[in-house]
Amino acid sequence: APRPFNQVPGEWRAGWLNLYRFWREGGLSALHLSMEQKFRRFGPIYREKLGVHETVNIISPGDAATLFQAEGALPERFRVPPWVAYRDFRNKPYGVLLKTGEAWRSDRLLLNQEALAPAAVAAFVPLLSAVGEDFVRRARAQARHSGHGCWTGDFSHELFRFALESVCHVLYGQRLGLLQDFVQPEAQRFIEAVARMFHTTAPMLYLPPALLRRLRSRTWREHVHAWDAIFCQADKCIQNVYRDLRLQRKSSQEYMGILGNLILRDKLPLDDIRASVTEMMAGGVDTTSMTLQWAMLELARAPGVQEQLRAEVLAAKREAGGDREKMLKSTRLLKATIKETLRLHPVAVTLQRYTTHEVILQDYRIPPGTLVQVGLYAMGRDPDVFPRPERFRPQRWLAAGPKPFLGLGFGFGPRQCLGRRIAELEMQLFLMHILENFKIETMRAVEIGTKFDLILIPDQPIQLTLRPL
Ligand code: HEM
Ligand code: 2DC
Repeated sequence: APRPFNQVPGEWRAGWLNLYRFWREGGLSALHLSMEQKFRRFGPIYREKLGVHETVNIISPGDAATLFQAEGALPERFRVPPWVAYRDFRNKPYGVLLKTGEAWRSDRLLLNQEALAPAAVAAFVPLLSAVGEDFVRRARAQARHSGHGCWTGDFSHELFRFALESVCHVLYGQRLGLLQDFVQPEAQRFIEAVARMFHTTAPMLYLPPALLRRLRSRTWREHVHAWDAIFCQADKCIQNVYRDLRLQRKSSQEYMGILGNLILRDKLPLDDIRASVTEMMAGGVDTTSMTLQWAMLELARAPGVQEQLRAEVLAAKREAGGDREKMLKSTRLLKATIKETLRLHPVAVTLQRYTTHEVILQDYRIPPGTLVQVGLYAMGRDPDVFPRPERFRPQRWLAAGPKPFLGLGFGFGPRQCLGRRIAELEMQLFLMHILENFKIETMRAVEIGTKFDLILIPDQPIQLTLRPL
C-alpha cells in the first residue's frame, strides 16, 4: 500500500525557521541550487515549508506526467502573492495569469484562438521576421561603426528592446521603432519597470499579501510603482489601437494585432482584454530576451553545433526560396536548439499545480489541495533524466522515440504558457536571421551561473560578439 503523506521526507514542520535558514544559506537568488541540493539529499520527492508556503517537490518526468494527467479542466498554479496583492490594492481586474476557475477558462479559450491557434499563429511569421531583420540591420551598423568589423558587448538591453518590439508588433499590429537609434523613453521605462517588478517580487514571494501591504516596506512600494508604470504604458498602447479602430484608420486587409482582433470579435469585456493584453506585453520582455541570450552563449561555446545549425538554416533558405513559413517547417535542429537552451536555462525554476484529488507520487499518497512543484531547473540537469546534462547538445532532442514530459519549458496542458507560440516563433526567426548573417562568438571562457530573480537569469553580464559572415 502507498505510504502516508506525513512520511514524505523533508523539512516541513517549522516554516519560519526554514525560511530563516534558507535566507542564511545563500538566500533567494540561489533558490534553484537549493532545490537541486534538496533532491540530492532527500531523493526524488521532498516536502518543504518556507514561511506560509508549503509544497511537495518532484523531479522525475514520470511524476510530472502523473501530476499533469490529473490536473483536470481548470488547472491552477501558485498565484504569486504580490501580483495578486497589487491588483487588489489598485482595484484592477485579473488577466488569465491570475484568474481561476471558469472565469479563467472562458477568457483563456478566447485568447488561445488569437495567440495559440495555428491559423492565427501563421500571421505572426512576417511580423516577427521583420523585427529580426531590423535587429540584423542594427547589428551590421554597429559592426561597421565599431572599427573592428564586429559587434561586441552585453546585448541584454538590445534584446529587451527586440523582445518588446516583437511582442508589441503581434499584440498591436504596430511598430514602436525600438531598434532605431532613438528609443522612446517611455518604452525604455516600460522595460525597466518589468525588470523592477520581477526583482521586487522575489523577496515577497513567501509572505502573505495582507502582511505585505501592512508592512509598507520599500520593496512593496517599489513593486506597486513598477506595476503602475507597466499598466500605464500598456494602457497607452491599448488606447491607441482602440482609437484607430473606432476611426477606422486601418483598412480591413491590414493585420489588426491580437488586441484588434479581440476587440472586433467582441466576445470579451474590454477590461478583461486589457488585463490579459497587459500581462502579455509584460510577459514578453525578459522571457524571450534572456532565453535568446543563453542560446547565443551556448552556440558561441559550441562552434560545431553552431555550424551545423547554420548549415540547416541556409539549406532551408535555399529550398524555401526565402519563404520563412516554409523554412520553419524544415528546421528541426533549430527547434531542438531552443528546447536544449530551455533545458539548461529554464525561465521558470518550477512548474506548479494544486492537486484536485489524491495522487500517488513516488509511492506516497498526496492529498487533494496540495501544491506540487516540478523542479524544472533540477530536472534539466539531472543525469538520470538527461545523460551528460552539462553538455549543450540539441541533437539529443532529435533521437527517435517519444520524450514524454521532458520538454516542459513552457509548462503543460491548458494552463501552459499563453505566449508560447509567439515566443517560439520570435526566437526561431531571430536565430535564423542571426545565423544567416553572423558568426556568434564569446570572448572569455568565464563560467556564467544562474540567479533567481523571480525568473532565472544570468548571474553576470554575458559578453558576445557578432561577426558578419
Ligand atoms: C505562463 C514560460 C514567454 C505570457 C508561463 C508558464 C511558463 C512560461 C513555464 C507557466 C505554465 C504552466 O503553469 O504550465 C515562458 C517561457 C517563455 C515565455 C520559457 C519564453 C522563452 C511568454 C511570452 C508571453 C507569455 C512571450 C506573452 C506574449 C504568459 C502568460 C502566462 C504564462 C500570460 C499565464 C497563462 C495562464 O495562466 O493561463 N510561461 N513564457 N510568456 N506566460 Fe509564458
Ligand atoms: C516563480 O516559487 C517561483 O512566464 C515560484 O510571462 C513559483 C512560480 C510561479 C509562477 C511562475 C513564476 C514562479 C516564474 C515566472 C512565471 C510564473 C508564471 C508566469 C511567469 C513563469 C516559477 C512568466 C514569466 C510570465 C510573466 C507574466 C507577467 C509579467 C505578467
